[in-house]
Amino acid sequence: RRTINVALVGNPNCGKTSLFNFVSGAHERVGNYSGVTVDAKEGRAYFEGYEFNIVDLPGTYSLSAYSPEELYVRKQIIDNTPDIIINVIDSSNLERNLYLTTQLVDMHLLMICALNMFDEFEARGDKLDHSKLGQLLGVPMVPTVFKTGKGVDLLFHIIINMYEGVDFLDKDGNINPEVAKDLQEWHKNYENNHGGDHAEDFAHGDKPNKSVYRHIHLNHGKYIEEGIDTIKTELQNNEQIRHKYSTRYLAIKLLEMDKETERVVSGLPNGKKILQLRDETAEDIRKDTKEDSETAIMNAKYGFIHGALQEAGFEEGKKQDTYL
Ligand code: GDP
Ligand code: MG
Ligand code: K
Repeated sequence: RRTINVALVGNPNCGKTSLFNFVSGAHERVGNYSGVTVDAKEGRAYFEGYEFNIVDLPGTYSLSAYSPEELYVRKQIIDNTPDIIINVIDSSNLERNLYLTTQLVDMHLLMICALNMFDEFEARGDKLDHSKLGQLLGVPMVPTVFKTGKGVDLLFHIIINMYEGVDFLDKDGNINPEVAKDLQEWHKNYENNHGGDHAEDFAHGDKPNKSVYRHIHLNHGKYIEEGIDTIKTELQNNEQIRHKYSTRYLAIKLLEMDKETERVVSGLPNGKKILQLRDETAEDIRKDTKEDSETAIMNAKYGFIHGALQEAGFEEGKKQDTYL
């Protein structure tokens, strides 16, 4: 039997532990406040003949090195190399949740997004072409309700396909027709058995959306991208770094003045040179954008998210009633 290692990553309170409990039969405390999960919990689940090793990671808003949780999640992702990340998103708070998603995209991981709390999303009458959003981020998006388990089957079915699809992209980045056919069949059945709604989103008429599965480089704008390229090129001279990390991710972290990444890099034979290049490019970015590179990167990410949501037709419906 094949085992797939899965890590749950997301903001506090987005539903990670609810998913963990639902699929693993565990009874971890589900909280209405942050900080309930202080370290990783591991559980097992079985689906379509596969075994899943699932790690419920602490909630984080970002992957900077400012809090122990953030560092811990990063370390888990990099050192324990899960086969796939489930990025759980609270769809009532897309913009903030997608910030973490953009950072995960930088890490170049096999990843799927669960648009959780979709019951509340629908109840409010919010609108979003989540398939389009998935294409723009290069990550499949599945609407879910982890409180009841809605969408979990589809989520895991797609995970298996992604896991098995190591070579499901041809050299042009197009999805392998065999896999496409299987996904299409499965979605058709899913649609018939589940009343339709979610199945359509991945099956789009007669062909699944190829670009959904293509990894993207989130474009941070000309000046930042030039800086990233410069640092990345120097980073690539280190075999062991290339092997363990996405050098693009490390370059971004360095431009964010990330202390942990500086520590890793300073131990390299060309570490001094890399950090000097970083300082120079950060200064260029500051001159060009009038912002420090860390702020410039954050703004670029939020700008991207804003644009992607707009392009995906995101509209808020009625505001949720607040009861005190
Ligand atoms: P975590 O912090 O990410 O582990 O989030 P939890 O799993 O602890 O969930 C936080 C709260 O959201 C709990 O009260 C859950 O019952 C609730 N919750 C989780 N998923 C959903 C969902 O899809 N819809 C709704 N309405 N509530 C949910
Ligand atoms: Mg939790
Ligand atoms: K679907």
